[in-house]
Amino acid sequence: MTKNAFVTIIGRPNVGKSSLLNALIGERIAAVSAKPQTTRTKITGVLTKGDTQYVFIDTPGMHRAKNKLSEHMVKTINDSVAELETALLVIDCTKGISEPERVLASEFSKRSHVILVVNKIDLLEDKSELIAKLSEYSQLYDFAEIIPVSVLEADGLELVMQAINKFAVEGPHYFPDDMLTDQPEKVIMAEMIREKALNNLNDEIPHGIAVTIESLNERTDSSGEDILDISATIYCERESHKGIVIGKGGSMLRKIGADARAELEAFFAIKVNLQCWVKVKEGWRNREALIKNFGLD
Ligand SMILES: Nc1nc2c(ncn2[C@@H]2O[C@H](COP(=O)(O)OP(=O)(O)OP(=O)(O)O)[C@@H](O)[C@H]2O)c(=O)[nH]1
Ligand SMILES: [Mg+2]
Repeated sequence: MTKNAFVTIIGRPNVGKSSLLNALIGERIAAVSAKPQTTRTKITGVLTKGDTQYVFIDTPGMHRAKNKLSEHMVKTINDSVAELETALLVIDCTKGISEPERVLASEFSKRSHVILVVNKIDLLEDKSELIAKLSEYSQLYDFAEIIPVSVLEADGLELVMQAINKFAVEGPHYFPDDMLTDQPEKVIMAEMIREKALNNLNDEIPHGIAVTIESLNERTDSSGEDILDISATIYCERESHKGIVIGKGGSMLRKIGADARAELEAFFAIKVNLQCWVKVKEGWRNREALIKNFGLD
């Protein structure tokens, strides 16, 4: 007898949803950064453990639509709220609950099992504050469970898995047992590079960055070692941004490339030769066709 559990991860931007997804499945498939609105589309992460297959759906942080890209992100979230079975509502314990969570709670259906994950407890200096906070959160909705965690310190994750387990149902495994994600290889690669760019750049470059993989080629070098050649383009919105992404004497681009290469090599278990180019595409976030082009539809 096999079981499955479909679990949607929702919450405001920057609370740690993608970090939680990566921690639960044990691989860094989703881009994480300190900047809000890192996740742009739904990402499925799959974990098969014993008889049970867990399918996690990471969503973009909920926020108001400001341009076409945001509109797309908001729609992605609303679609998933309607079809929720089990959800992890993630909040940042230093920020607490406010209007966005209230709106969301009012949209949960009666059949949904919602587990409140109170993240970033490592940031609390006085842990006794937590008790009062947890009872305040319990007023919002009839949560299946309320679990304080620190994804950063891998604290409380086992409790989250135990809570999810209660809602696993008998049924088939919909994905191959060794599958990790529905993201095509090229999308994972592009996301890893975009994450490194976001992490290295200051806030002067807001969200106007997209990455596409132009070519992939696997070859064997003269010493018999396998090498993956990856050519990627980093798109930014303004000429002035291009200079920042490249950096003085190319230093920023080299740093982004080196960080990305290290992660690509670890993830794909092959030596990587990464070439990154920077191009300007003005206002790409507002152009429907370009958004589709970047695989965000
Ligand atoms: N201190 C601390 N930081 C954390 C923790 N979990 C995540 N973070 C950080 O919070 C930031 C946001 O994490 P993400 O996982 O990208 O957040 P998200 O909710 O997916 O954000 P969006 O995709 O923008 O909606 C990153 O800098 C993480 O390293 C935690 O337990 N403690
Ligand atoms: Mg995210």
